[in-house]
Amino acid sequence: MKKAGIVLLIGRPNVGKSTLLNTLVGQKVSITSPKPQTTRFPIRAVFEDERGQLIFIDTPGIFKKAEDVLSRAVNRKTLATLDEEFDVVVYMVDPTRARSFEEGRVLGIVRKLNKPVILVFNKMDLETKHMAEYTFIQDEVAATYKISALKDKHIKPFIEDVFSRVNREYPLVDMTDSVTPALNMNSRLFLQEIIREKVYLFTREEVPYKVGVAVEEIKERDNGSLYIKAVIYTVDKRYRGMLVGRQGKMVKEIGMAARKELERSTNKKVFLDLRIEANHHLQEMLN
Ligand SMILES: Nc1nc2c(ncn2[C@@H]2O[C@H](COP(=O)(O)OP(=O)(O)OP(=O)(O)O)[C@@H](O)[C@H]2O)c(=O)[nH]1
Ligand SMILES: [Mg+2]
Repeated sequence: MKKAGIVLLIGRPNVGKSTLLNTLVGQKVSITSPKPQTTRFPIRAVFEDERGQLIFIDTPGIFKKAEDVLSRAVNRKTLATLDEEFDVVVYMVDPTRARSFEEGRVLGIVRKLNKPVILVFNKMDLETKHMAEYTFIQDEVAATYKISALKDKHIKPFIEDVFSRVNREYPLVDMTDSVTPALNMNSRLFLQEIIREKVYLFTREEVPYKVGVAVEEIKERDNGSLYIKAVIYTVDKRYRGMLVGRQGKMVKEIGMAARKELERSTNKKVFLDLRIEANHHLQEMLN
């Protein structure tokens, strides 16, 4: 008989939580980047096969010290998720990077969750020089798996284990009419996230953390193409300048990469009307 369950994905920033979610559900539902704190709110998506249904909650990585408004808000959202319902915890670790106080903070949180914990060592396709620093965690958890979320390697036994630990009635959500496995993401939000991902990919230092994206208009034209009007907000003029770039080069690059991806995912020709605006009140409302 089919069954279902809710799985919490938790770990430091940049360990590959969102990459795993995308690999599992077979399409991009959560943006990823080499920079920490890419995910800014928990993203829920459904994995479904003949065994049943698993709702995965991809949380933003927990920062050691959340000093700025954005990091504080993001950490708060992750911590609030811990009060919600879930059956299994997937604690993801990146053994290519040294353990730090930040890991200690995540481990402290994981220890208090009264649910079975599956430890997942990710990025096993790379040289995992710091593995020895993390192996002690194996003694505290229900099971350990070594995977590559990016290369889709060794994920089967891990998922089998997750299914063995859940027991909710199937289905948890009716997905028959859903076009996407994502549960808390509409098309506007998805467009905003894709644009924000490109900001993370192309800009440097603190710029990504000073940016929010708003899609103001989505229009399907008669010829089947898609017109999207969006604005990248940033906290002040200095960042605005960096986002525009020399002779508008940066915004052009961000726009082009976003447009290409949107064309691929919608199978439509996309016109992306993108502008940059400085807004002093932004820090409080970054998405
Ligand atoms: N080589 C390799 N890279 C990976 C793997 N998984 C993720 N990455 C890369 O690691 C970086 C971070 O991945 P994300 O999925 O954004 O990490 P995250 O844990 O969601 O990060 P936050 O949202 O910031 O908490 C990206 O550049 C990914 O491509 C993997 O298995 N192998
Ligand atoms: Mg993420």
